[in-house]
Amino acid sequence: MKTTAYIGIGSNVGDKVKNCWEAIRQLQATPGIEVSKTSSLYYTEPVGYENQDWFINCAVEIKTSLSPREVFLRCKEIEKGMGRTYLIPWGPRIIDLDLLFYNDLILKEADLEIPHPRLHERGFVLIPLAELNPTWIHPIFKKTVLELRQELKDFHEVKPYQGKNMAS
Ligand code: PH2
Ligand code: MG
Ligand code: MG
Repeated sequence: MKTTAYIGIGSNVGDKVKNCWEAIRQLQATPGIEVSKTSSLYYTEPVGYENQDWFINCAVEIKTSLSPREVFLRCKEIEKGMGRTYLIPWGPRIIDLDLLFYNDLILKEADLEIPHPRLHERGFVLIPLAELNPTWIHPIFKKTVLELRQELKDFHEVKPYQGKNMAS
């Protein structure tokens, strides 16, 4: 379990909180993955495709012996197993697991980019990440997660999640 990696989690369909916890449970149950830290849950305004329900977002830190592609494929497998379908890009989803960082690796492949190419533009990713590890350095921008968060120009709302029936 040598490598530290970060995964962003989001859901805006069904019991969103339960979906996030279930995804974390399945990550933890994966041989070669140990979930070492879990952020708080956040209730977040949809970004990109706006005509959809608010999201629950969080992030986890993992220690892993798996390769980046193995972690990525395991994320896709958990999404599929939980019933995710891929209809509208940036649209509603039961669960979304995005590999954000894998150590200081920079990788650009057709189906997998690390660090996640949009993480620095998104409050719903940077806010939970900064809670997990504010001093983590983005290997391309050479800035900490906290600096990226402070420079953020995404003004969509990201609220601490405070219970089941929050109005959007
Ligand atoms: N995910 C997206 C698109 N928009 N908005 C919020 N608030 N949270 C998300 O997780 C999210 C989104 C594509 O993955
Ligand atoms: Mg995503
Ligand atoms: Mg995704």
